[in-house]
Amino acid sequence: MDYSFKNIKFVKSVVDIKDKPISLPEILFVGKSNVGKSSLINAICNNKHLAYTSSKPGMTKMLNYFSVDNKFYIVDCPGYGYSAKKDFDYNFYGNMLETYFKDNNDLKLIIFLLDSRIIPGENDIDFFNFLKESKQKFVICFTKSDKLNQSERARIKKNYSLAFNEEIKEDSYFLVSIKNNSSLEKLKQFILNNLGA
Ligand SMILES: Nc1nc2c(ncn2[C@@H]2O[C@H](COP(=O)(O)OP(=O)(O)OP(=O)(O)O)[C@@H](O)[C@H]2O)c(=O)[nH]1
Ligand SMILES: [Mg+2]
Repeated sequence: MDYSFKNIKFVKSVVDIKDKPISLPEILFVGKSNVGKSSLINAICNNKHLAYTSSKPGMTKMLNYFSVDNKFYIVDCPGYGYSAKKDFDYNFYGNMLETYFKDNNDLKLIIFLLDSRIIPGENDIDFFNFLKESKQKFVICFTKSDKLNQSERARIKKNYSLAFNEEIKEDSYFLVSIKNNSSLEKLKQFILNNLGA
């Protein structure tokens, strides 16, 4: 395929799906606050200044659309599970994302991020169930793999099955770090392969 991930532009921030930019395939990045959504987007786009990141949770506050090679959008999303903004969580995930999922034929793939060092929590489980019910295609992306020690690395799949009550299928997840290029390349390729579905 003829996409290069080279020509990447911020297009628009929206809170209401009715205001989204012209129709192109969309790849949505979701997950808990601080899991690394915006950083991962910057890393695969090779531009540290594209999406705002922060060491504190709650940085991203709207759906931010980035166009890639004028062919598709990467959409950065606010995180859930940041306790200081419970009302925000409720409104956003209860209303906005639901509408976004339901009425959005352009959504091709959801990248669902989980911190590779941590057992997924209640919010992750809720969101996982929401994703499954939505029938949208999603893939798990375990983040911050550079921070793993050996025993943490060995526990990733066990943590997953403890939380979600099912074994993780091989080829249904990625383990990534913004510092590991080959992990980023694999994710990029997967995104490109899923634009038409
Ligand atoms: N070591 C390491 N740190 C990472 C990685 N990815 C993200 N981080 C750090 O994690 C913190 C949170 O990153 P963000 O990208 O802002 O997280 P987010 O999921 O967009 O957070 P919200 O917008 O608040 O929902 C920042 O301090 C990043 O530098 C990674 O692969 N390795
Ligand atoms: Mg963010």
